[in-house]
Amino acid sequence: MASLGPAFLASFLRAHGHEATLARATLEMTDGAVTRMVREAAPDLLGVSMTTRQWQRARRLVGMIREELNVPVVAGGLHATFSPEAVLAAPGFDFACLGEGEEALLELVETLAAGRSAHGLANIWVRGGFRPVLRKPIEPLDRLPFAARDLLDEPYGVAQLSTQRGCPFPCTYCGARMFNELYEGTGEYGRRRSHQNVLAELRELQAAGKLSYIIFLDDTFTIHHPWVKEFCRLYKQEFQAKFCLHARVETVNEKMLHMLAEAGCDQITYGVESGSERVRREIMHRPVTNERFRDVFRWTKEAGIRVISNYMLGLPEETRAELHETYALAEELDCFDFGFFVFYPYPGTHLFTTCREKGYLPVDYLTRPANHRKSILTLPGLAQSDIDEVYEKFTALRVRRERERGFGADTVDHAALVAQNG
Ligand code: B12
Ligand code: SF4
Repeated sequence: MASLGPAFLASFLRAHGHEATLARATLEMTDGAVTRMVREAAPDLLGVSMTTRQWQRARRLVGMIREELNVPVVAGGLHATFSPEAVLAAPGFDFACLGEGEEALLELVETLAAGRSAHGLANIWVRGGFRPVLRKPIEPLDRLPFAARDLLDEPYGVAQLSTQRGCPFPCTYCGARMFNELYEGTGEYGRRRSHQNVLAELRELQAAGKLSYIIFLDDTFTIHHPWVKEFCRLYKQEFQAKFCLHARVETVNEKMLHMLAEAGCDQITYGVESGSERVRREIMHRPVTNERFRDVFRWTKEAGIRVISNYMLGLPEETRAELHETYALAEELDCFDFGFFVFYPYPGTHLFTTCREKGYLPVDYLTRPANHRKSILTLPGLAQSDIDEVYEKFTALRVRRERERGFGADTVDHAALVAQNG
């Protein structure tokens, strides 16, 4: 999948006369190969983009790289934004960038190139310094150059696009929405590109023969109905490529789903997260009924759009019976495909704070892998075996459904499989 953050940063730096490239540390690469790749690129500044899940590897790799190369290192992305103290405490990291990176990174590059101190730059926390102030969110987003596509891994003309930043919903488990809280008092974080700006990027891709399918990576594509309506109208006049997106069931209706289908939308991913209305309402702050999922999934299928859904298992204060309700709802909803993840409390989120305050989170959590298979928490009402039991039922259901659909090498829809991994 694409690393859009670094691709946005690179195009911004290039637009201001600097050179930037992306070294992708893929899972198959050994530490030695990554170090070699960085050495060969011979950077003046090394930027590391990371989510919490990537933190442990990033920390190890940066430590190794710094033993060989005397290059300043700046970390950015979700983990650096919400765990900056831990990042700066690790050997090899000189700076942590909090929040949006384009303007901050440019200023850092130019400050270092001029041999000046980076203390006092907005968004940039210097090792040993004080927490920085944040600059205002970039407005309008159209001001940003298009992401540097040459750095993205997009085979088969499957383009990954971001049309907005920020999500207004208050989900307690979500890292994305925490940007809104981070920027509170600084400026409105929720912004969207204009239709013309998005269409211009698509035109470029189409002209280069690189547009066979679009994955919209926006957190919730369907937030603003008038924007979506106009987008559908304009898109279908010019483009044939099908596309997929993420939505929340509260943000769509039958009419919109038909409009999206007509424009070319062939797949929507919805977060169901739990089968228990109590868990959604009280723990996740998502007061939506199971009936709404039934209705929206039916409308989506009737419009000719595939439905993908996601579920979470093992939330704090969830009971064993509620875990089973989640499985039962997943079985009933019968989607084209679904993902299921053991809950992990991401730093910065409300549920992270709950888990820490209630003693569910081990103190050394940052030295343990952040995965979605085994719970990192010690929960009073739920044992790991309870979670395992339901996880295994989910696994069996998925295998059964794939067999029923006759998934085989010649029937696999590659784009759908790629998209579902989000
Ligand atoms: C697209 C996406 C994916 C894609 C690609 C991920 C990727 N590497 O980009 C795929 C599908 C692979 C994916 C997978 C997963 N994802 Co995801 N994903 C997203 C999503 C929806 C958009 C990311 C994006 O492109 N944003 C647009 C760009 C422009 O923003 P950005 O990346 O934040 O970058 C900006 C700044 O952070 C900063 N910045 C970033 N890097 C750097 C580096 C430097 C040096 C500097 C200075 C600045 C800087 O500047 C950038 C430009 O302003 C986000 C939600 C979100 N809104 O962020 C979740 C999100 C990042 N994903 C998340 C999760 C949990 C996952 C999964 C674990 C899901 C799962 N259960 O399997 C996996 C594992 C991913 C992994 N390897 O760590 C969480 C991460 C929470 C956390 N603290 O780590 C998020 C926030 C979703 C959420 N609701 O909580 N994901
Ligand atoms: S709707 Fe999705 S992206 Fe928005 S806050 Fe909730 S989980 Fe996060």
